[in-house]
This record gives sequence, structure tokens and C-alpha cells, in this order.
Amino acid sequence: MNLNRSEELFKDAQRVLPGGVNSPVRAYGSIGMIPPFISRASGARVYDEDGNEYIDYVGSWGPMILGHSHGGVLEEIRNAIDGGTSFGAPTRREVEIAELIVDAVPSIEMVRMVNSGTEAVMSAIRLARGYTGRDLILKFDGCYHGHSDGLLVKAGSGALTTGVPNSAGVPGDYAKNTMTAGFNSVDQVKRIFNEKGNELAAVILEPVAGNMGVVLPDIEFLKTLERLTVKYGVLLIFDEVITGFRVSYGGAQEYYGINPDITVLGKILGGGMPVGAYGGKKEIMEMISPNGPVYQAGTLSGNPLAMAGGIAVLKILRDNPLIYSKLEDMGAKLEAGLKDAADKVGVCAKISRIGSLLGISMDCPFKGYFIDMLFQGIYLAPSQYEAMFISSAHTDEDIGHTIEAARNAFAKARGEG
Ligand code: KE4
Repeated sequence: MNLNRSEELFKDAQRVLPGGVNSPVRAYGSIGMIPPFISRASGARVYDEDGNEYIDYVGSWGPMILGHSHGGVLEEIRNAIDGGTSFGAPTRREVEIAELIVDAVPSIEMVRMVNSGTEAVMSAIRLARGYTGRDLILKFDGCYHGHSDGLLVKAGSGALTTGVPNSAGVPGDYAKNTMTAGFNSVDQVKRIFNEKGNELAAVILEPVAGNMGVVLPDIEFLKTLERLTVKYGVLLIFDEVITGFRVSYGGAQEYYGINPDITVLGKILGGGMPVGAYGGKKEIMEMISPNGPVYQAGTLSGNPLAMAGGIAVLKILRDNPLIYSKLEDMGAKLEAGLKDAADKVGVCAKISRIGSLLGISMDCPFKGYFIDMLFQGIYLAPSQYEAMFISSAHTDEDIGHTIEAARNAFAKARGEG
């Protein structure tokens, strides 16, 4: 497999883009090799500029639950594009996607569309502070909520991969308003609420942590957060940028039966177009400008092409609930196959999974595993802190090929391949 064209492009990219990329983890820094430059994608496949084909488990970091270049999604975007790309004015598609979100996500009565998960989280935090009149927020170690200043404290995802969970450039005055605790640590949560509950504006978490590997919540942890936030008048914010429409059509809050005050969405919601959203109870959302004193705005918020992509994906997911059964079946097969492949060659692999979201950690070097999988045509996230995403376009044959490739990679890691 050669990456000659990607190597040329990476050299050019590094002259004009920091690290040659527009998002750090794409640079393959922790892997130490040229990142394939992707030219196109279709179904469960991505193709690089050198013509190499890969089975894709990155899925653009989560959005591509239906696979790439889905006919129904592209058709809706093409229909929209013929009418223009952006107006900066109210449009019918914004109403349609908001109604789909309100119908899908149990706790959302009103929603505001923005352009990324980061923007949605940043706005949700400001809303919580505006609504409560308090400044302190609580997040959890290893959870990643995008790159807004106050959330880059013990963050996961690329911040963890690059080893800078607390970014430069964040004034101490910002970070001091962010408290952290261990994910699933009920005792720490109880102590923090006991000491600071009346000063907390919000608690924010990924209900299933997907940026420090995949870490499933203890239901007691979620229920404690729900109970204590109600008791102390603190807003519970579920960052469902990954889990929204992924773990079920109603997200992790539907799956676990927890009722957050504000929910943050992104990724799948845009069908691959730049979209984020935050929503919640009407009483809270009415605090947002122009109805209320919490300001938030965006030139391209509700962009017609992005809305068209999102509407198409949500309608397909809503009208075809068997997609989630298929994703569960494939996730279970992949989990069992990877575990068996590792066991057979004496690699200790820990796999955590919820539906089509899967994390794997093992007692062999991730870098070698990643490179071996890539060279066998399996496209994974270049970090052990990121998840594998399965789409409805993946087939049993793809899962089988992936398991076989992992078996070879594990064997090589044990010096047997
Ligand atoms: P964006 O601003 O990247 O659209 O969303 C930020 C965000 C918020 N919340 C959660 C739970 C997230 O996972 C993310 C972004 N996810 C990472 C990967 N885990 C995006 C990939 C990247 O940074 O390049």
C-alpha cells in the first residue's frame, strides 16, 4: 500500500495549515505516519488519494450512521442546493428539523441550531449560567465537550491524545469556574454537591463517555446526578453530540431513562454537514435571545443545506427503527469477534460497547495495532481514546474482514504474525 500522493499533499498542507490539518487528531501525530488524504467515500468505505480502499470505522467521527454518500441524504442536499446555499433568514427546513428533534429527544421542548458541537456546548453553558445566575460548572475527567475555553479542563479526545487536556491560552479566571470529578464517581459528586451545590450552574457530561475510550455509565451515577441537580437547582446538561441518535433514536437519555435539563447534539444531526444544536425545557430555552437575556447568534446557523442533510438522516432513522437492531447485531458480532481474536493469541483486550459505538483497549501497543489494521484496509481513529462507529452500510462481510485483520494484527503484536 503506498501513500505517495498523501505524502505530497501532507507536505503542502503543513506549509499552510497548522500540523497540516484542520483538527489535531487527524494529523496522526501519536501514530507517527502520513495520514491518508481521503478523496471520496461511499457506504462503509473511504478511499484515499492513492486509490487505497478502507472499511471505515471513523465515520467522520460519528455523523455517518447511514454510511457515506447515502442516496436519500445526497438527494435532499442537492434539492436544497438548487435553491441557494445560505440566506441568513428564517426557513422552513429549520422548523422541520426542530420539530423532528423535539419529537425524538424526550427532554427537548425547544431547540436552537448552531454549527458545531463546540458551539452548542459553549452556548448551553452560557444558558445555564444565565438561567441560574451562578458561575461554577462541573465536568468529568476525560469527557470532551469541544474546545470552548472553560471546557478544556482535563478534557478527552484529541486533548488526551496530544497530552494537553488543559490547553494553553485559557485564562486561569475561566478555568477556575470549572470543577472536575471522576466519571462514575458517585462519592466525589456527592461531596462536590455538599460543598458547592448552591454555587453550581450546571453539571455537564457525556452520558456515555466516548472520548476516553468508550466508558458506560453506572445507572446509579446518572440517577445521583439527576437527583442532586434537582435538589440544588443545578442544570443537568447531557452532551449527546456522540450518543444523540446513535445509541437510540432518542439518544442516551431515552436509553437510560434520565431527564436532563439541556441536551447538546451534533454529528449525526447534520448528516455530515456542519451542525450542532442545544435544546431543553421551554422555560429554560426562552432565556435565549431574542426572547431572553442570554445572547447567542450565528451567521450560518440553520443553514439550508445542513438542515436538508439532517432532516434526511433523521427521517430515515425515525421511519426505519430496524436500523438500530441491525446496528446492535453488527456491534455484538464485532465485539465478540475482536474478543475472540485477541483471546486466541493471548492479547488481553477490553471491549466496551453500546449498540454501534465500540471502544477497545488492549495490552499491546496501540500504534502497531492501528498501522497493521490500516495496511489491511481497516480505517480506525488514530487514537486509543476514540471510538469505533459502525454504520448501517457495514455488512457481515465487512465485520468478518475486520475481525480477520484484527487477528493478524494481534498475532503480529505477539510476534507470531
Ligand atoms: P465539534 O465542535 O467537533 O463538532 O464537537 C465537539 C464535541 C462535543 N461533544 C462531544 C461528546 C464530542 O465528541 C465532540 C467532538 N468529538 C471529536 C471526536 N471524539 C471530534 C473529532 C475532532 O476533534 O476532530
